[in-house]
Amino acid sequence: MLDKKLENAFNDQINKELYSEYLYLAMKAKFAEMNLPGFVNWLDVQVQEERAHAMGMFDYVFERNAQVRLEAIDKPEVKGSTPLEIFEQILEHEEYVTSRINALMDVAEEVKDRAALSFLDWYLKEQVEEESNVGGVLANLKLIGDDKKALFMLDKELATRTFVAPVIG
Ligand code: OFO
Repeated sequence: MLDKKLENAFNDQINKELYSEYLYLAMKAKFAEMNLPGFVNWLDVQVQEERAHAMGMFDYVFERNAQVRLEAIDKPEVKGSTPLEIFEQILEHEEYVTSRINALMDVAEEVKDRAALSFLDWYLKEQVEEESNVGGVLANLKLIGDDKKALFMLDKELATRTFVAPVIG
């Protein structure tokens, strides 16, 4: 059983993870419009990861004999129109998600649910990795500036990213 407050917080985070999936899907479409297949691939992996994050929590709530309640997912808004601007938004979004995972852990701590805290440790580590990956691409984009050839090379590199189903918890 999960404490009600913690159950609500988990449900809220499931919605946030599904929103992340949706946002990255919208960004994937933007990169497709820009004819950058490597960036499209990178976002595609990101989309799959977000679904896995959501499902990890979805399954965990059931495992704890609690209820999953799915709410509406907000319309995704891609703010920028260049790769640099989009990656700035991705980093900002990941930092926000990190703050939400921390808030979820605060609730688990408040209701003294050590099992949930240990489960959520995986998400905390994942956020460190997410921010570092995104920060790396962003740093490259800043170096590249207006150099089209360098952007082409980065696109080739991002085409090599593959999705590996995570073992959560
Ligand atoms: Fe689920 O980590 Fe990104 O948002």
